[in-house]
Amino acid sequence: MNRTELVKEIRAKASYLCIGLDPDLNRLPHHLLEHENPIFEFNKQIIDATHDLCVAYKPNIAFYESLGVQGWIALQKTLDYIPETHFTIADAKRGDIGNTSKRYASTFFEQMSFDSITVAPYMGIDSVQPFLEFDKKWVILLGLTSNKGSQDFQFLQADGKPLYEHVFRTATTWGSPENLMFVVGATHPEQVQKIRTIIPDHFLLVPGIGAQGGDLAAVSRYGMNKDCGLLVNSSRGIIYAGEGEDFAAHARAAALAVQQQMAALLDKYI
Ligand code: NUP
Repeated sequence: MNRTELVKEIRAKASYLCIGLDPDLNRLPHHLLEHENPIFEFNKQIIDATHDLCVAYKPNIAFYESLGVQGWIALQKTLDYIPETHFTIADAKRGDIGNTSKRYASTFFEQMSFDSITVAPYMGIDSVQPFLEFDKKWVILLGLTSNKGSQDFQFLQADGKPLYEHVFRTATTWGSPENLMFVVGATHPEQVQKIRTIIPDHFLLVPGIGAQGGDLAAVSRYGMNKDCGLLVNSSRGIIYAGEGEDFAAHARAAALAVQQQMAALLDKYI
C-alpha cells in the first residue's frame, strides 16, 4: 500500500488506529483452544470485529515465532485474512549486516507479503538499505521507543543532542516519506513536537497507548501533520478487552472508543 492509499483510508474511516495482533496462548479465551489453530481463530475473530474501525494491523512476530512452525502457519493465515484495504506491519525489529538484512527483507516482503517491517537503526545505513530496495514496501525505523529502557541509550547526549535525534536527522536521508516511517512511543509526547520539526512529513508509528499508559490526545496534538501522519497502535488494550466467548465484541467496543477519539482529534487538527 502506498502513502496516498493509506491517507485515503485514514480519511474514509476517520481513524488512524493500528491494531496489534499479539496473541498469547496463555491469554486466549479457553473455548478457542479446541480449534485446530487457536491463534488464527482468535485473530480472525478480532479482524472480523474491528476491520471497519482501523487502517492497519501489526502482528508482533515474537508471538508467532515462539510457537515454532504452528506459529508461522498462524501468521501466514492471519496475513492472508487481513483485507487488502489494510496496511500490514511485521513488527520484527530486524537489522543486520547487509546480506543478512536482505534475507530478512525477503522473508517479510517476498516469502510473506507484508507492506512494512520494523527495523532497528543501531547497525547503521547498510543494515537498513536492503529493506528500502523493495518497491512499494516500507521500513518503520525505531526512532524513540515507548519503553522505560529508552532512557538507557536513546537520550544520551552526543554532539549536544540526544542520540535519538541523530537517528531522525540521519535516517531521513536514507528513504523518503513514501517508504520510510519512524516509531515514536506514545509515552514521549513532549519529544514529539521537536521530532516533527526534524521530520515534518513522515508517518509515525506510535505504540504505547492502552496498556503502557501513553497519551493519544497529546501525541496527536504534537504529532499530526496535514495528512494525519500517524498510525497509533494498541495491542493488549483491544485484543484482551474481554476474556470470554464474547471477546470479539469487547475488542470491537475498545477499538470503537479509540476510533471515536481519533475522529474528534482529526476534526480538531486537520
Ligand atoms: O517502542 C515500541 N514500543 C512497543 O510497545 C516499539 C514497538 N514496536 N512496540 C510494540 O507495540 C510492542 O512490541 C507491542 O507489539 C506493541 C505494543 O503493545 P501494547 O502495549 O499496546 O499491548
